[in-house]
Amino acid sequence: MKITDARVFVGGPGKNYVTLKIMTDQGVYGLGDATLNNRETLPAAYLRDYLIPNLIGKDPRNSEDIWQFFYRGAYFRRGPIAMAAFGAIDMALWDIKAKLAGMPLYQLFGGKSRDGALVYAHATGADLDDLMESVARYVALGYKAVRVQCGIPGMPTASYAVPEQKSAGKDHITDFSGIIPKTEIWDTDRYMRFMPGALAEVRDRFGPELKILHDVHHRLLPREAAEFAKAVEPVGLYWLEDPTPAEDQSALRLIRQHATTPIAIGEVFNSIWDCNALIENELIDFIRVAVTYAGGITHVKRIVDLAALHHVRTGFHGAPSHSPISMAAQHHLNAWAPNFGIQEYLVLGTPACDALFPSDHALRDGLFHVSDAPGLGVDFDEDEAARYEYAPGSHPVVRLEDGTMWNY
Ligand code: GCO
Ligand code: MG
Repeated sequence: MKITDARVFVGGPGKNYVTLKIMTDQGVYGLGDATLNNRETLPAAYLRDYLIPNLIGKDPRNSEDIWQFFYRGAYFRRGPIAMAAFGAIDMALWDIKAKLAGMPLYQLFGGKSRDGALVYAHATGADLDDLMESVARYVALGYKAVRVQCGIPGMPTASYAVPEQKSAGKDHITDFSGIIPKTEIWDTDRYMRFMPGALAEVRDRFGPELKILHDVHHRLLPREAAEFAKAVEPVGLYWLEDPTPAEDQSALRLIRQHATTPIAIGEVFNSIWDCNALIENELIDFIRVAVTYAGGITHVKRIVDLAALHHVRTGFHGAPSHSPISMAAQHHLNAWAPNFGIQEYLVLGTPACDALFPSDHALRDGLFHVSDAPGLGVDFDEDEAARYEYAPGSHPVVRLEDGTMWNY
């Protein structure tokens, strides 16, 4: 069996999804997602210029050897661009393998460990009242877990994932459009004074059952993060995410020494070497890698298995920048993983997105039910894809009030 061709498509409704389609001489094809948010053309170029020419003629069933060929062959290893490109190839090869087997992908990992996988949605508000309405809406929809972000009184601009104006009952998705980034202003003191109390109010209002998550988005210094994690202990958070930038992994030890709040980290990691020390030293509770940015199913499954040895559960990244293809890869891992925790899941289900990526995967009552179709269970409509063009975007940048650059 041989790979005969592979093509890359960039575009989608409101997002520049990077979709890889690998064709074989047996008519079976596989799909992969290489969408690196706001830098989408880079993995697309890596695929087109270097990786696809090396794929043609290879046996698509040898997904491990193909992964090793690209990873070891690159010489300059790791990094989000390369790992997203390898990841897309890897997903497509697993899709082909499972289609050849006539099985949904999770069967190749060891079958299902659960009927439905817990997901969390994003509630957010310009202020606390607005946030409460947003949480109430998700609870009414059946979500059992909600991430909460809130505008901070006195903060000169909205912060990460928070709308400028009251959200008026609508979902808020960060607008990344334009090549010149917007600027957010950040003040740690205001955040530290306000946010623990806001989280406590959400707990009081919604009771003990709701799983409450919060994302600091890398904004605190290690000591501040330890203070914050301790201050929110009575809230009983499901997790506190990215309390500090994770390049300095010793910061996680400081947080652990002071608080029992569960810590989730890893959405910016792209290799097992970014998280093995955190996992082996049991300094985190959830690993947040994404199948897209971390080298596909082959590599992420290794991370999941390592994490299982150390009581670390999965909480894969599921921002709207991931296409339904990599989300499907994660849903199959979630159906299987003995150490599954939760999945971030923003309902992309617009008619335009469903038309581009048809599938039978379904969310019911806050649980995700993976499709039993062979392979990843997602298709890709090339006629629909032809309607979309690449539109560059940027993450906002963050500055302190005096102009100093900070972490988005
Ligand atoms: C999350 C993330 C995202 C990132 C985004 C950057 O937890 O979902 O923090 O919102 O900001 O993926 O591209
Ligand atoms: Mg995050």
